[in-house]
Amino acid sequence: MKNHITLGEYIIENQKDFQYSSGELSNLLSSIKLASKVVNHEVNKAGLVDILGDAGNENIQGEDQQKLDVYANDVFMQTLVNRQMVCGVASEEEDDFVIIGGKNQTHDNKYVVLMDPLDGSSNIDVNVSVGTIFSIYRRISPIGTPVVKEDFLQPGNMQVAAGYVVYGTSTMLVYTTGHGVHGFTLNPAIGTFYLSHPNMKSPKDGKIYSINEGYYSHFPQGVKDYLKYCQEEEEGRPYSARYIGSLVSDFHRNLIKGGIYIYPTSSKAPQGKLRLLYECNPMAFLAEQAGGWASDGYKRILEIKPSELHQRVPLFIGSKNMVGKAEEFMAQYPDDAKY
Ligand code: P6P
Repeated sequence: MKNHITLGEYIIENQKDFQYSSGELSNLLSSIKLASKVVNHEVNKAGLVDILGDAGNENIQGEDQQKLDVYANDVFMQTLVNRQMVCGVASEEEDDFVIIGGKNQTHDNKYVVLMDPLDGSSNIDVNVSVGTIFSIYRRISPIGTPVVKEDFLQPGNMQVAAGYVVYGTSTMLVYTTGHGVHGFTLNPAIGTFYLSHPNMKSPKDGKIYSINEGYYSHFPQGVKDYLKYCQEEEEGRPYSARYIGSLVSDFHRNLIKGGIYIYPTSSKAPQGKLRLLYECNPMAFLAEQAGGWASDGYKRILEIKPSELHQRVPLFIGSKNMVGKAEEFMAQYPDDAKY
């Protein structure tokens, strides 16, 4: 595409923004770019080859692993290992974190990656868009030693980069290194990502709310009160309900148009459903970098100190004023802050 910078060129051009990076973070982001192209190729032909349906086993979440889940996990894992950039990886599809010793098992790589390799996988068989979510930290344990759990249990405000790939009507990679949010669209004809959405900004307000209202009767009262507010005939309301069932897709639409996505606690999901480390934290980093907000209804997502690799938290994320209004309703029920 004429005069559009490619993702590779953009990463190199902005390498100076990466604190203490001597090119490793650039190389790491490029490996994620490569893996996303490989996964995109399979997602786009999923209906044509026997890669749909259940892989026949469950992941630690007790969810049936779809073949594309497993495939995407393997592709990202392999690419990260090959590029010798990371000392460890945690994934929704792996029970525990994976130690990556690197060349001659010297454990001298600086970064850890946490990822949901294929979010929204329940949509795979019905041709609805899915996504990959990734989060990158510098290790805190000594270089030259095997990575340890504490390297993965850092609060979200310590992320050095985060992003997602949305495999939709077009495939986009959206990421931040703490210097704004930038979106790149894949030109499938030549397999190159081009900068299509520089410096993405979340509208402060919006008219879209995304939540699975099927669980309404199980929601905390603050969520029920907020939904009633969204549905009232007043001041530019009622809002529109839009829920794809794929966090990456709902988040991406709301980032562009304005809106709020909520996955609260419920009797079905007492801690909420979304995982703090590789879903909520990366999306919260992106939301804040775009001028939006993300909380658990009470406290900022990026300040939650993780305790477990696969821990879940409630998520209220999107346009800053919409999340703020939802938090006003939640604040009337302080007991619900504990989950
Ligand atoms: P429910 C997909 O499994 C996911 O993690 C998110 O991408 C999505 O928003 C949510 O769960 C859908 O969950 O309970 O509404 O089907």
